[in-house]
Amino acid sequence: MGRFHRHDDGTVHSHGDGDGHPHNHDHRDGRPTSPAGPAGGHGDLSGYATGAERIQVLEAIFGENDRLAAANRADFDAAGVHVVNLMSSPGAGKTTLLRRTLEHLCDHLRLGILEGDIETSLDADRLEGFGAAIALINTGNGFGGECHLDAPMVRSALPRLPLTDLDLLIVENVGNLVCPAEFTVGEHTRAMVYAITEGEEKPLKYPVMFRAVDLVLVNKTDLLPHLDVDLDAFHTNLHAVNPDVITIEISARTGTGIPAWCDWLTNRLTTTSHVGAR
Ligand SMILES: Nc1nc2c(ncn2[C@@H]2O[C@H](COP(=O)(O)OP(=O)(O)OP(=O)(O)O)[C@@H](O)[C@H]2O)c(=O)[nH]1
Ligand SMILES: [Mg+2]
Repeated sequence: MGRFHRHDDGTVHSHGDGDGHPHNHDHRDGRPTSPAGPAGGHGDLSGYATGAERIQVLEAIFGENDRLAAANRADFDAAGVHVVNLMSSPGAGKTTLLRRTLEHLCDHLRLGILEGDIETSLDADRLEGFGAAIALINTGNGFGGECHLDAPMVRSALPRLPLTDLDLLIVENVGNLVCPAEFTVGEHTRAMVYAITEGEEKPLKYPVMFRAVDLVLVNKTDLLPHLDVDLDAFHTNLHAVNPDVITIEISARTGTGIPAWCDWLTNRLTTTSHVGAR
């Protein structure tokens, strides 16, 4: 199956490069415009005979997901809760960072976490006990084991969160460096954790997520003395694909940079909560 992008006029075009994933990028600025449908956007459409039929199906899927992302956003705004979509490769440190975040912010803010994983409640369990409301989505449980969260999945979990009692809801997306960035869930803000162990060239090789976010948290800086990664080259590569992005260097392990991240979050919340971040 071909590769799909959505253009400025809303049409979906197949690039036909055969990776089996219907990706959708807004070509104006590279930010994702539309997530996938109820069963996710990576379903097998090989049974559809022609490219035109596949494109019709994908347009229907994207349209449905746009509708549900807008419904999610309307619910978030009505409840007065600011929503951050936190993404990264597997193991970059999202859950470790969230534990630190809860330690710092739970005394000041009413926090919720929507934890996304393909399988297990391991990460959700790690976030218990700080006073935050936690809801878990396993994409392997009724969502085809998808490699990302999408708007319908998030919508299905909203009844399990006390939205009107929250100031801030952080969605820990499924660990994956590409797919989550292609599916908006109705969030106000997008952030990603990048671990320096991943190498300085990743923004160039996998630009979709780096381009889609407002903030990159550069994590695992405690390991710098042991690595030959070129951090200056990483920043150059990152700004080549996203000139406006903000970066904060952190170590979720030692706590370095966590106050700066929490200040950024708190500021984001007060400046964008009811008007939307983008
Ligand atoms: N040295 C070091 N290790 C870290 C840091 N942050 C996280 N880790 C380790 O990296 C591993 C993965 O961390 P997680 O927080 O589970 O990463 P994640 O992004 O939530 O992983 P997934 O949810 O599976 O995608 C764990 O062994 C953490 O202890 C850091 O700042 N420094
Ligand atoms: Mg995690």
